[in-house]
Amino acid sequence: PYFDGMVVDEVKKDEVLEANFIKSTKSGRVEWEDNVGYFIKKKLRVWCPLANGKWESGKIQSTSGDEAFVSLSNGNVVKVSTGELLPSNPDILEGVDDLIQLSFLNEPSVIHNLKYRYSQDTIYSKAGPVLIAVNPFKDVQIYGNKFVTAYRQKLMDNPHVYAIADTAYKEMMGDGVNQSIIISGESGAGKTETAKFAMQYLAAIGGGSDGIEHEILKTNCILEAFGNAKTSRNDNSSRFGKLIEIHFSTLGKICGAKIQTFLLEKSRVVQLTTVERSYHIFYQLCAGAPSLLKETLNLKTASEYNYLNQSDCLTIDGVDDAKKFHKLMEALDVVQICKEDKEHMFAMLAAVLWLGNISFQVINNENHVEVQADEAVTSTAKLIGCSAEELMLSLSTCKIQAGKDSIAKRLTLQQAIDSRDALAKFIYGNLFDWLGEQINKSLGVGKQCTGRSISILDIYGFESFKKNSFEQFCINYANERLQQHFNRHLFKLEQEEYELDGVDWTKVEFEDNEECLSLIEKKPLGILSLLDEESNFPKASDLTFANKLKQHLNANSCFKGERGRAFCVRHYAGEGQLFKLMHQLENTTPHFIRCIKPNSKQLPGIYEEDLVLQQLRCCGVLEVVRISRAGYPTRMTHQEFAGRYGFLLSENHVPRDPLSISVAVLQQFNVLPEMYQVGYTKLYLRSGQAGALEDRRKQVLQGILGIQKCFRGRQA
Ligand code: AD9
Ligand code: MG
Repeated sequence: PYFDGMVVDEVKKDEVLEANFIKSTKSGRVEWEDNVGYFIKKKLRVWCPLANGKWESGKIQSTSGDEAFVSLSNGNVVKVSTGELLPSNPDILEGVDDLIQLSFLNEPSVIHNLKYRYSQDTIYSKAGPVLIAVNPFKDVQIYGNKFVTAYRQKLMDNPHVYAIADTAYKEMMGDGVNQSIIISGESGAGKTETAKFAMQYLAAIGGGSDGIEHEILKTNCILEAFGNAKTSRNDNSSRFGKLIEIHFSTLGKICGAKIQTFLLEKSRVVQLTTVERSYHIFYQLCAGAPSLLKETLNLKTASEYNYLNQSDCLTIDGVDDAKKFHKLMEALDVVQICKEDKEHMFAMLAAVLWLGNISFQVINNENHVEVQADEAVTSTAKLIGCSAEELMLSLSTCKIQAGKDSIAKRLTLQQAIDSRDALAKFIYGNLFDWLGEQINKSLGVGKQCTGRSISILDIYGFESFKKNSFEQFCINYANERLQQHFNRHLFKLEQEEYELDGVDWTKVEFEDNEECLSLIEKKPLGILSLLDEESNFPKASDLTFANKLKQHLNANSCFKGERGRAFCVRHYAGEGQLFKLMHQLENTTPHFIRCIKPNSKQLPGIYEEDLVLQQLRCCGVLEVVRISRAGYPTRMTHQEFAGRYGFLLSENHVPRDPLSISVAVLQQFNVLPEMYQVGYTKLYLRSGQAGALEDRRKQVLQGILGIQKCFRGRQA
């Protein structure tokens, strides 16, 4: 017997049939309320809500009215309203690979299934078409050449990022359609590591003789040095978004790559909160630079720079910044950044550090400042290539236009600090962009490239702090766009396909984020347009901007005006460049990976159920499973289906057109009518149905082969 593609031994057969009995309503949904009695009779397990918000499994002993007495696994008996109980899955379904296979798809069952797998170091699972990756925070020994070969040769087919990369590669080569692997999740959930494993797989199977794949892999080390930092949530947090396009030749060999970076968090260069660090590169440079370089840059230790020492966090447990600097130098050589360019790069980094040490003096009784002439000023000036006087003048004054003339006006202390910090952020931001350009030159997408590519997107998730700045706004906007992309592909397109093909489909409701997107990007009355407009008023302030938003946007349910200068945007996750990116991705076949962070401590072996549930709810994973299961995940054109299985029909029944052949095959093999739908062009099968047919086909083919062998043997 089959159960959703699984072969089940005879002893367990009853259990599976029971589970199927309960779930086999026409829509495929569970009618639990009508089945409580059945659970009692058969002593089946249920999920019982506890006072602490957790769920525990137990068996219903008896009921009285709407109340049930449930005995929990620890022996306690609790009284619960039957309406609050949820059905638990039979043991045979413990730890299934794909959440679709669960007979009962409720939150405790999903959480339990992922927890069970996690406890066995099985970090990957499927949720229909989406790969779920639960961060192990330890080496789980499932990567490297041995595993690449196993997935390439289909010796292994359980959920894995390698399997996703393999599917993307196969579809790109087979269908000639560009692919994308879109990785999302909270900070620290494992997006960047997952992206690296996907790159590693593609490099291994698409590696050629020129070794460009090694260059591609080395870019991670460079971009992480300049774009990652220790935050309170992740010791190696990416503070930028990254889209890497890997290009392939007609023969499927890597021939180049292009990296785009987005939304680098520039404020981190000048401002840090406790326990956080600035970009790794600053600490690596201070710790690892050889003495000659230190001398040229007049480099001190990290603790002597104000931009670095403001957070009291200069090192990361288990990380040797000096060693990392040497690795970085090797990587810079691999991507062919020349000696002069490296020197300029380090000079700019040191200039940023020295800028942070420049201080100002308020001139007696006047509301303006002058720059303290000290080592910080002379060092910065030398590094950026100007005189100390020029630097001091530009940091303490601003030019204002008076008719045709421009006059210099002295700055106040706050204005001077702001302009110094702005210069530091500007230098760092430009350096980061320049580095990206150099890397792209080195990875150059050459002539032999045919336009086939696989893109991998790693972008940091929704952010919400006590005080959120324009940076958080942009990050969250990017995520709303990504969520829309996800929704479109997995929900809307799926339903549209059914409808176009004449398949009876009761719409499944899903949460839509279009109202939030319209709040942000609608013209002329959206947050971005209003911000543009307000920025043109000379007297504009945070308060006038907030008031303007409250005046125009109150009717949008995703907007909430707060007191004074505050306002709130309700994002999909709870309480720009971008259009181009999304347009680029629209033309690819997407593969989604959702990374889940099992605990906030960044430690192995700890699975916090609430934290996992909150992440699953936020990103709509449960809806995806529901839709995939309520729907028909296996689909084939009638030609394909008839071609593959038509020969199994008994001869006297062979009809001619593919649609009739398909229907005849289904009837001959007693596939239940609720298990399929016949569209105008395609046949749609519920999950698990294809497995049984495939097995029957294999048996018949083996039989034919056996007869042929026997026949040839006789002839010989
Ligand atoms: V952020 O939004 O950039 O702050 P990410 O990218 O989601 O975040 P990251 O990939 O940096 O998280 O993972 C955080 C840490 O988890 C890594 O430094 C590893 O220590 C750990 N990790 C993540 N995935 C794996 C894995 N598959 N195996 C082992 C992992 N460790
Ligand atoms: Mg990251």
